[in-house]
Amino acid sequence: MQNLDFIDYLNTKERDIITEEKEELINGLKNSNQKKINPKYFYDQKGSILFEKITKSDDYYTTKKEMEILDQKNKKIKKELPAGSSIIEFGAGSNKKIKKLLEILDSPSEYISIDISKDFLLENTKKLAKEFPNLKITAISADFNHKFEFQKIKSITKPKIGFFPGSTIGNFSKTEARKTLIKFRKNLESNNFLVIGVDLKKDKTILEKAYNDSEGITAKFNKNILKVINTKYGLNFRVNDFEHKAFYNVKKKRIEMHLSTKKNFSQVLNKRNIKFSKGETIHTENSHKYTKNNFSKLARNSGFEVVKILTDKKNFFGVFL
Ligand code: AVJ
Repeated sequence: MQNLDFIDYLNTKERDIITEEKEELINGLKNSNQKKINPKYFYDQKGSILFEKITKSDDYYTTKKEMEILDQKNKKIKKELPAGSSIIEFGAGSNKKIKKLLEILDSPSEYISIDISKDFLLENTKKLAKEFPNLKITAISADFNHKFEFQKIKSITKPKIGFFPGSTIGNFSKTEARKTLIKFRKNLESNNFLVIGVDLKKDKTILEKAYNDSEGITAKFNKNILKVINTKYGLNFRVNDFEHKAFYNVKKKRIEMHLSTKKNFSQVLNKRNIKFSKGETIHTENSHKYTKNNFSKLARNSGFEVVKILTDKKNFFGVFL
């Protein structure tokens, strides 16, 4: 496809990053206070497909609300954003949202898609390249937790619009979220735009239902992380030894996902026996929820000016420009 380029940073990952990642994982699982696994391990091919299914489930409202905003507020979005822009999406996932944005914008000049799930990324950018034959597309497989600066982005002279939908910003703690926004700002540089999706604070029951969907897809998505680390690091966690847990931590204003052990067992990690006692959990994800005010404050403290906040009718979700 002549309008699609592919840059692979994952394969050229330096040896020390791979070792560092393994150590990070092992330390997280050895952590006596709270065992944990980085949520980036959710997104192997299977995990990305399971997440797509979650977005279609009745209980998980975020994607539907974000699409509603992109649909119904398209004129307001178009009015604020420059014509002929380069769009850079961090953590792309499926094409649903970017297609909407590309249709809203005035003659976007190119699309750069960055994602850690290489196969999923290539599959989606190939589809997009067919649907938008005149749009220059670059797929970059990278883990933007590790790789900050992308020459490809820095070299762009046209107006740049960063795109970070889906409230993935919610996965980060407040400090990490600020660091991530500052990374985006470094890549986007002054007087350019960021379009970011943020899940807003709301009633606890609605939130907990969204992460304990009645079809049990989120439970499968959560448990799949064990299969990913088993494959990646040669471990042998047994998925059936765990059950899915997701609850809203009022104090920390976040949904927490955990895997709770159903029995006592031990797992060998780096030649060391790690004990798991019945009922103990592995913390797999946080999804922080924001008010419009406290996310605007975070954005301002990260070097951004809030141009516009667009929400759905129920104020469940916000798209911040
Ligand atoms: C993709 C990180 C935004 O936190 O809501 C969905 C992932 N986890 N159901 C979220 C997720 C459980 C999702 N993000």
